[in-house]
Amino acid sequence: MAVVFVLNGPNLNLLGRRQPEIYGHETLADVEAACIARGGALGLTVSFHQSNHEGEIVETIHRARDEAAAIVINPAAYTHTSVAIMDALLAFDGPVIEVHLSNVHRREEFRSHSWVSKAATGVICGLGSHGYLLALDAVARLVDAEAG
Ligand code: CA2
Repeated sequence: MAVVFVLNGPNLNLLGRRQPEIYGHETLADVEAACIARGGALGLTVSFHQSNHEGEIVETIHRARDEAAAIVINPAAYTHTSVAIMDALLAFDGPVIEVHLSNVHRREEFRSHSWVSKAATGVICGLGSHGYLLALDAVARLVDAEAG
């Protein structure tokens, strides 16, 4: 089964515990369980990660070069600041799907710019945790297409 790394950036460990009006009531553990279930149904093995540290996210992306066929990433605040994460993703050969729980384009102006989008195959935002599952659907199609 193809392996997909699902990466989550800073503060997403607090999901479901603060600001539910923006980010929903589900915890990150709920999102992980849903991703593993959807991945299983699609023939994908989901490896789920969260880190509050930029360098650790970069190193996990480097590991994905050897271990994963695709990356789904919600870089959280690093979306808007991290050239390092963009560069690491540009060095990854497979599909990269960027996910945001909220519609970043309806919020503060600074959230409309994403460095990560410059390295993404596709971007999903504003659909809450369902966006992660849609990203896995897209990965399944893209990985199938690559396999020929
Ligand atoms: O909408 C998204 O998924 C974001 O990536 C979430 C980031 C934000 O900086 C991006 O602009 C959009 C923030 C993640 C923080 O998550 C929290 C969850 C619950 C409570 C506090 C923070």
